[in-house]
Amino acid sequence: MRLLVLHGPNLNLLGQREPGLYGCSTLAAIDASLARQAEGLGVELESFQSNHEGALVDRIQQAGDRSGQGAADGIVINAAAYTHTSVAIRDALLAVAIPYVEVHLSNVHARETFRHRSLLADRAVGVIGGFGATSYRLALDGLVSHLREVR
Ligand code: CA2
Repeated sequence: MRLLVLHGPNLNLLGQREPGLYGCSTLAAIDASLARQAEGLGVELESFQSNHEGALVDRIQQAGDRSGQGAADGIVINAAAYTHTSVAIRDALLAVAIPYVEVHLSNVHARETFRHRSLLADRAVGVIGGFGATSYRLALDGLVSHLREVR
């Protein structure tokens, strides 16, 4: 099983700014922890971060190319601000029809109203938020369980 973790804009700043909101872990530390978790689960995992909407769309399309290097059976995605705005990322996820879990570090429903709307959530396998870096861990566990059930 090959899985992809996608991180959207500004998440490369994790651990350097706003630790009260997003925690102290760097993105590299989160990715390293997910890589260890994936090894324990017996799945392959690749992580990708971009500040650019088109680059995230390109990576999702690559994940959908079954015979290609970047193919994926499932996606964990924190699209960050694009969660609330990006029809392009939604369209790409639906086009490749790869099961995905939406993840957030913060509880977006306890924040500004504009963060309450997600363009990805209604077609996700599940949505997890509010647990900091642990949200990613829960999302990966949930996605692997889901894929093992449906296979
Ligand atoms: O809670 C989350 O994971 C979010 O996806 C984070 C996004 C935000 O726009 C979403 O509404 C919720 C923002 C990511 C910004 O990341 C930063 C990290 C460190 C310092 C500043 C920003």
